[in-house]
Amino acid sequence: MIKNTIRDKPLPPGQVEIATFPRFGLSKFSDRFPTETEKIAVDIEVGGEKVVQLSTELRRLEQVQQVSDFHCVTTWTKRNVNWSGYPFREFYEELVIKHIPTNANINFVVFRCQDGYRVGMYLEDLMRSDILLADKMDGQPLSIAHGAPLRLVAPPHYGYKNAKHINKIEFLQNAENYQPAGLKVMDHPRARVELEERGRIFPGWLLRRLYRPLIKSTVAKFNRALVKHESGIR
Ligand SMILES: Nc1nc2c(c(=O)[nH]1)N[C@H]1C(S)=C(S)[C@@H](COP(=O)(O)O)O[C@H]1N2
Ligand SMILES: [Mo]
Repeated sequence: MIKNTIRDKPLPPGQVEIATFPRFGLSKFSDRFPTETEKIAVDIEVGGEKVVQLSTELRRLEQVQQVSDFHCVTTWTKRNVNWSGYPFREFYEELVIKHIPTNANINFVVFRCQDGYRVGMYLEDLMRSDILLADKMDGQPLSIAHGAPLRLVAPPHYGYKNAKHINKIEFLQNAENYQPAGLKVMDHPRARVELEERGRIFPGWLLRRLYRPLIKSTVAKFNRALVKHESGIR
């Protein structure tokens, strides 16, 4: 088991630490929940679609335990979250590359999620050792609140790149046809926290002020929906 600990950095610009780690996201996804627990699809442009079994193929990769901070674009930060999972890079090299035709030039990755959420990242940004496909938090299988069965953990990038409930990963030659789940202006192609790349057009300092007042009601909405969902499935 590899251990990564990334800590004791000052908070990035515009972020405020909070004590709890809320279930969060785009409001329209608050009442949509995952049902699939065993498979994800890997879809390669010009290479076709494969299924990856989580319990056999993915869990055979080298496991990483990582403690890292989680930064939502709306300005809340939860420090020292304890994840465990598999480096995205390892997943790519062990389970994906062999299916990519040699003449293809893959450079963009889109994550599609069981709740309908969708977000894209450059392949290059996914190659760092702290970018994980995580299946555990605090040593337990991921909860529905935090992304079961599998989510991306990308600490250098805002929370909205950290796709939960992944059910398909698309490997594309360019981002031309990519549509994020939210408004395109809200989705910076890289969304690096250190550089305050909160969105595409408006500056970070402005988006801070627009987003911050939405935190409380969004947390409440996501929490209500989860309580309702859990009372229904019990
Ligand atoms: N499937 C899915 N993934 C998602 C979202 C979502 O609504 N659906 N929201 C994103 C946003 S904006 C944030 S801040 C984080 C929140 O993760 P958490 O619920 O574990 O706190 O998930 C990200 N990934
Ligand atoms: Mo977020």
